[in-house]
Amino acid sequence: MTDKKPEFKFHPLDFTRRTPEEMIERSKSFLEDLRKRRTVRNYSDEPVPREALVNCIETAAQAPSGANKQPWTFVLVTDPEIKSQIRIAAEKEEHEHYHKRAPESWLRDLAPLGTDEHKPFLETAPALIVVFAQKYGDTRDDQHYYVNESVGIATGFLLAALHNAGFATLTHTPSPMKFLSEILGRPANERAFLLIPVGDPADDCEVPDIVRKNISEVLVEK
Ligand code: IYR
Repeated sequence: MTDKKPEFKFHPLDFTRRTPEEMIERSKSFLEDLRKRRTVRNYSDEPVPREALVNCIETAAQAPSGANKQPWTFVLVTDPEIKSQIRIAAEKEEHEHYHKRAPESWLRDLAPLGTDEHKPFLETAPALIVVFAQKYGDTRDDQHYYVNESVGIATGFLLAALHNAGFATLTHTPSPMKFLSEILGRPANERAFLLIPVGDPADDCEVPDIVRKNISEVLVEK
């Protein structure tokens, strides 16, 4: 124990206790809902309610983070001109990826998914959410901790919130993503973490027949 007093005042936890039956029921229904989340690459261009997107981003921002530094920024892009700039820059990087940078083994793993350097969804999807990770705060003296873990958790919250609200999403990682900082005018302490197109799926949207691992393959109990 140290003698140091914590600086924050502490107050009683606001926590809803659930019965075992409620826990089983709620966990089952959340599982069944999230089972239905699929990565979508083919979007309708119909607009979506901004308020719902903002609620989902606010949900993401409830994530825990190293020393509560909340080292994230979410840029919500709906301006067609900016989406177009992002598409052009992403396709340039992706062309390099598919035709020069990616090793054979990587291309072989991607082939069944049918992805390539063409990214029309960056313009078709009504919204793009670009998640930025802050390496440090407003100045280099304001250190951030466990940035990847924190932003990864917030992004997980975001994807679940978007699915729950009824949006289709894609976790897109054009690499490198430096162009996003330039187009979106982000400061030097931030680097792009993930680009998430959001919207309704196109009416003729199809997804590959992939399956998740069985629970017995991912769970170890001792
Ligand atoms: N970023 C590229 C390549 C790509 C990489 C992985 I790993 C994927 O799971 C899917 C695609 C692209 O978006 O096409």
